[in-house]
Amino acid sequence: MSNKNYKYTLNEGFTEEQRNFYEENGYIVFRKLIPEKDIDICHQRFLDVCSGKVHVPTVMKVKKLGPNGETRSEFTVNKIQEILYDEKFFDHYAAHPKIVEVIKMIIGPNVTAVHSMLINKPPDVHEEMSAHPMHQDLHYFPFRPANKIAASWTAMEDVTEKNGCLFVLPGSHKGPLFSHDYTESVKNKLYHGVFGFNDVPKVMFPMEKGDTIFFHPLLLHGSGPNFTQGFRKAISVHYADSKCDFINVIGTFQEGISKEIESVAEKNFKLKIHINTVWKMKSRLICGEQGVFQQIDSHL
Ligand SMILES: O=C(O)CCC(=O)C(=O)O
Repeated sequence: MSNKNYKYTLNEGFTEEQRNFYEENGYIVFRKLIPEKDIDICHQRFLDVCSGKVHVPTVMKVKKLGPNGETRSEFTVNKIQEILYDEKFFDHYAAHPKIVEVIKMIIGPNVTAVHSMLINKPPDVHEEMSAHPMHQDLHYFPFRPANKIAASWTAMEDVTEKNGCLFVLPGSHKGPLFSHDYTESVKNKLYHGVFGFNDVPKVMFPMEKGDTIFFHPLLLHGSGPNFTQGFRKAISVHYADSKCDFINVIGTFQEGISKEIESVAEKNFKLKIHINTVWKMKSRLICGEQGVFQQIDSHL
């Protein structure tokens, strides 16, 4: 390993080439990282959430029936969140040793999973409910430092440009956090985007089942609509160094989104709580020492 000053990665578990790639581009892809059997268990768990057999705190629906008036929830649920406290999702994804190994190379040994979701793009759903505009995940997070936060995102079936694969803007993790808001084309609750990047060339990421991308929270990314008759599912968790600190978002670009998240929490969970408490309640320690996210008694 060279003596280069690394800024975005911590430990020397990566090869030099992998580490340099993440430092330069703000992401790295591992093909077939998650075995099919783990993905199949998560897939079945998603269907069990859809059918009401299993409960997770947040189930978001597209307000439209599936093709031919299809009412089965797999056709109408577009996202489930806070899946971390479900032991199947925890064991077979969020705390999966293959994921945790890479995350520790990026953010270090004290790992808290702070955000967890399974994103479903059902067939035949209008663009405004199915695409995800270009955005930076840090927009949502009132904690820092940004370099101690990283996402994993795993394709649960083959994802292509036609069914809404991810796209990214390589190197954008080196820039600032931009202002975000609702865009013209996407109307889903909390799906904010940045402005002025429509004409910038993006890198599209077709992926196969089990392929996993890890990325920095300032990396500009999004995903297209699903134009096919099949599903497009992905599972994703954000991890932070447990020793991160909360920031005061008042007066920053993040004040508006923080208020919006507080009001969603109030509506969904009948809880009037501060944004920092919302994030603590969404989190779960994965390994290493506890920190700021664990200063709380309950979770969502
Ligand atoms: O899975 C997708 O379509 C995009 C997810 C994403 O970028 C996000 O939720 O931040």
